Amino acid sequence: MRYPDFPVLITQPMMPLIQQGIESRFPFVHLNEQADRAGFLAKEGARFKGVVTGQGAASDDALFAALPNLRIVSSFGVGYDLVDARAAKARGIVVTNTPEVLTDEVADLAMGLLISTMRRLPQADQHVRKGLWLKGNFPLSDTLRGKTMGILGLGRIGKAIARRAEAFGLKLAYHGRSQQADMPYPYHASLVEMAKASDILMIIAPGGPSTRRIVDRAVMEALGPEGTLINVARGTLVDEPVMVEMLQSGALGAAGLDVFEDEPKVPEALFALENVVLLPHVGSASVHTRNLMGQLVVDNVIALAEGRPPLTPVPETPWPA
Ligand code: A2R
Repeated sequence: MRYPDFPVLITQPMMPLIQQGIESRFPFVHLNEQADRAGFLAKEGARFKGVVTGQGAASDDALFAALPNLRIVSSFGVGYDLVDARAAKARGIVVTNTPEVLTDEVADLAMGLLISTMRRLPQADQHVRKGLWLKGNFPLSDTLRGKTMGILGLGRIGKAIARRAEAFGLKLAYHGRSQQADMPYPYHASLVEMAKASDILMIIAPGGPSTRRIVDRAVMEALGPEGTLINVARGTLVDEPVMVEMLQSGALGAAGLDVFEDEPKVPEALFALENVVLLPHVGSASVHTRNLMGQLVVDNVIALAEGRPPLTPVPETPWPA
């Protein structure tokens, strides 16, 4: 099917499955290819009914104001902290994301990163590759045995991590804005108190203003020199300069980081540290899962174009409105 009456604005380069899915069905324009973005929007903005976007470009109220007939912002990824969903709601625009289809993939990666960090798998791999094993055994590592993991954000992904962590024999606790019924794990209303009671802090809550740098010096001091911080959410949740300083001094034991405040720029001070494992934001990045996410981005736009409800509206823009 083609939808000639539903032009779509693509705000950033997207994966081929999305670009082909949109370009083969909808009139489209790549906003990032416009030399005069403001001039283009002023002249052509009223045409567009859909926006397709991701973590590379902000969709704010100024953009929505330039697109008076916009119906949907279809965003790639479960986190949509760069989309101003409240502003969208005020203008009657639905925002969609790609939840659920990535939950298990991110949870797998979180556990892999945790084990890599505590058992120092990348460093052990280097020990073999560099021929150091011939000179001596790899030093003994930290362990998951007997440890407690505090989860910041016991949502869909947080719960999938918790299920895996239980199988690994970890004790669990969680922090969020409210206690959840039917959850067997201890709830901490205070993040600092949870960090004090935990050996591992697993961060998997959304980014955005409400969580900006909530993992601050006090939280990391509570986790302490024997503690391990794992972040598979957004870099903005952690006070990154303080974290780097504390990892350098040993005031914080170790960190496994899949996300950073100013990606793809990573503080270079981390490169020299032995007590960190660094990943390039690959939580959901398998071919299988990224294809499911990409298809959901396309299917949400198709749903609106066909007059059907969006498949995965975010909570700020419920459907029906
Ligand atoms: O606060 P609650 O009880 O609604 O729990 C949610 C928690 N959360 C927060 N925790 C502390 N302070 C906050 N300001 C705050 N806001 C939200 O994060 C909930 O347990 C969790 C989010 O869960 P879901 O909405 O189910 O998201 P999902 O699919 O697990 O993905 C989490 C994040 C994404 O936003 C991406 O940034 C990242 O994973 O890849």
